[in-house]
Amino acid sequence: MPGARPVIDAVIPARNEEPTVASVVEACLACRYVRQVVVVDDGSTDDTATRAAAAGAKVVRRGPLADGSGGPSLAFERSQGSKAHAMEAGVEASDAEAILFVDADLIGLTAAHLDAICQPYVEGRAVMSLGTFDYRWLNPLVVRLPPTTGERIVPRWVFNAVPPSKRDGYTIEVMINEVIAEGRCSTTARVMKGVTHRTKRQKFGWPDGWRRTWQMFWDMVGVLRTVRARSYWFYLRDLRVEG
Ligand SMILES: Nc1nc2c(ncn2[C@@H]2O[C@H](COP(=O)(O)OP(=O)(O)OP(=O)(O)O)[C@@H](O)[C@H]2O)c(=O)[nH]1
Ligand SMILES: [Mg+2]
Repeated sequence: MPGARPVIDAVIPARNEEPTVASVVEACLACRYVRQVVVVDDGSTDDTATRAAAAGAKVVRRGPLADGSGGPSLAFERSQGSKAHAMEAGVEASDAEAILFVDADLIGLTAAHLDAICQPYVEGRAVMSLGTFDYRWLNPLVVRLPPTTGERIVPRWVFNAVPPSKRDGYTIEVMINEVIAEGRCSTTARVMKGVTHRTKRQKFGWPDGWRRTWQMFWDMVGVLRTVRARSYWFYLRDLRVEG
């Protein structure tokens, strides 16, 4: 139907995000464009699933840890799946035309931030629209780097175009960028003023938090080497920074 709004569901990958998941779900539910909120929890040993459900999310649990077995070690967690696999399960649990991905560990997120991310997509000005953290004077640079932010809306075909073999861990965002760039699709980016998150150092302390941060960084460096340089050129060419 011409002029009809696209159906958008929010998908939130969450592992052990008990302190923040409820407020993130509430912000998503209050976003004027979001129909339903899907939280994918695989491996949480805390109250993430209960809090997400109480806040109004549909909760999908995956992996053996759903029965409470196992432990919080990095090796064990990596064997259970990853952020990418959680996002995949969330997309599968939804039949929406577009998916708004949101991390579960955000602090200061409001519906207005999410409205602003969704708007360019809804109005047909962008195929991918994303929000980045506020790095103040560094923002003009940060919003033009290859985006790794977890807050973004894409049509479901974009996620589905990432080959299953490339849906792994924290590198999934790089793979989504690749689909957007190689499809010559436009992107809008804007800074989410006042939004931060609990970092791995805050979640896991020292040295585990740093180890996890470095692991993520190296995974990312490894995958960036496989991405064509021209993708970044196409991405930048079709990028509009808003706000
Ligand atoms: N379900 C699920 N969620 C995950 C998994 N790994 C990460 N997540 C979630 O994905 C989101 C982003 O993960 P983070 O570890 O915060 O990654 P990040 O924000 O890029 O990294 P930092 O800057 O180090 O905090 C959070 O909501 C996590 O709970 C996983 O294996 N399964
Ligand atoms: Mg985070």
